[in-house]
Amino acid sequence: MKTFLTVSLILLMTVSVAYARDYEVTKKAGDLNVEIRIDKNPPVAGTNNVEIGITDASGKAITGAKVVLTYSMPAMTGMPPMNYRVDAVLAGNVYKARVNYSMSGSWNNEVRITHGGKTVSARFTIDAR
Ligand SMILES: [Cu+2]
Repeated sequence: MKTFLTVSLILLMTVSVAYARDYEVTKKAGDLNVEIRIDKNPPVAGTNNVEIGITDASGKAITGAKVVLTYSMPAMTGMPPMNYRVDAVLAGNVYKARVNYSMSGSWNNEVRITHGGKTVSARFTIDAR
């Protein structure tokens, strides 16, 4: 009985950690649904791995798009504005990119999706810790 309880507890903790791990944002870009998942929660100053899932209104994954992620911070006292851009690369059904928030604070992010001759975008803010 004690072993069963211990095993259950470990399983429960493992599952909780697995679910709590990623930082997630869901946005609309034109008619598309965009699911952004970051492997650090909260996202950190430094390297974060980003996965971007794109689906159409019927829920079908869009895999033939060009996906660009930009992230920026406006000028602050003693600090010039910062702008970065990275191409997200298709891996399976999602697009992957690595971002490097060069300092902690609030970053403006934009996912730009070109698909079927049209470009749409979604914006979101990340508070890097
Ligand atoms: Cu700054």
